[in-house]
Amino acid sequence: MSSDNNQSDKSKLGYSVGTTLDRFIKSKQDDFPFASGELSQLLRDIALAAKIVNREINRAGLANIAGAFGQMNVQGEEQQKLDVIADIRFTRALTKGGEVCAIISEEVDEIIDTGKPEGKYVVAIDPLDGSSNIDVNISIGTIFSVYRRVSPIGSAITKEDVLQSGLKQVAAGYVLYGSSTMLVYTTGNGVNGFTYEQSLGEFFLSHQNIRIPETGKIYSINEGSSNHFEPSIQAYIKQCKDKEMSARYIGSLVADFHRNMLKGGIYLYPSTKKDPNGKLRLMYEAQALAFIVEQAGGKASDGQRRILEIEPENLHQRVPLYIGSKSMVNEVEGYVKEHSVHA
Ligand code: AHM
Ligand code: MG
Repeated sequence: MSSDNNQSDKSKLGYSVGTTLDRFIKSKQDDFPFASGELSQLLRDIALAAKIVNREINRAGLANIAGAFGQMNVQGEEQQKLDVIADIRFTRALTKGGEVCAIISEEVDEIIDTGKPEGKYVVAIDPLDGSSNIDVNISIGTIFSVYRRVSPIGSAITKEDVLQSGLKQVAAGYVLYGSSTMLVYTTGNGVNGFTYEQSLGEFFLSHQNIRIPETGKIYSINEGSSNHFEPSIQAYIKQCKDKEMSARYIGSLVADFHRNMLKGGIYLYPSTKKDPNGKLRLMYEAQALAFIVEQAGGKASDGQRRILEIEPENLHQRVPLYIGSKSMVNEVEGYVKEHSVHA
């Protein structure tokens, strides 16, 4: 066989497996000349916890860790065993790293002081979102936001360190445990997605510089509650039907959001008569996804305000959320405005 043939055969055999998350994070760190590497380490800590949680989720049916834990969280919602496991894993990874001085978690009432006052960063996290889907083998996710603390390094944690508007995020991301497991994140320079290669135990860059389509054909909302929605949202849904758009609702925010990011669409969780601020939490659900969607060219609103500009008042506050393709979110805002004028 000629050496030319050998060459082409070799290149077919040794196909590139691509860029690992670690290498990508490192290459981005070099873009910031004064970066000390702590944010990079923090992102790596999150990725490690995500791998462990991914393993637990995959074996949940076998390891007796599916089902209810037997306690309520601060929201009065029943905790699943995997909610608790994910909370432990992420809290431990973020605490051990030493870059994080405080954590707020959907599963814990108060601010978690990591006992690392030298840590520069604060993390807000929903360790396992989509609890109702855990037991039925449907996609679930993790959502996180990273802030720089405002009090001096080394001092005690204050409420101001954690109650920061979404504009102050230095990084945000989500992990989707789905038909494949993905980690998607931004540090304010676009959005990149990484797919987990189980056999190698690594995340690889698979979705570079994600851009959400300007508009789309998908609307995602729990229509079972529509009798309780404001007339503006009922009118918006009616026009989605008139336009014969597709309804797609998994009931896991990360999964619904991710699909809409790639295909174009809108996710809505409006206020209802029962829950005037909707269901979703500002600090560890809405703000992170708002940062990501804006970085991808989309929009996030509570109907009137940009999510990122809302000043949080408490750790677990809720907010109505309209998020996705920019022109679709603009349209919803138009309906809200029109109805408030005529109210
Ligand atoms: P959780 O944090 O308790 O899992 O609740 C958040 C979830 C979202 O993932 C999902 O979009 C929404 O709640 C579904 O709520 P509903 O069942 O009211 O449609
Ligand atoms: Mg949640």
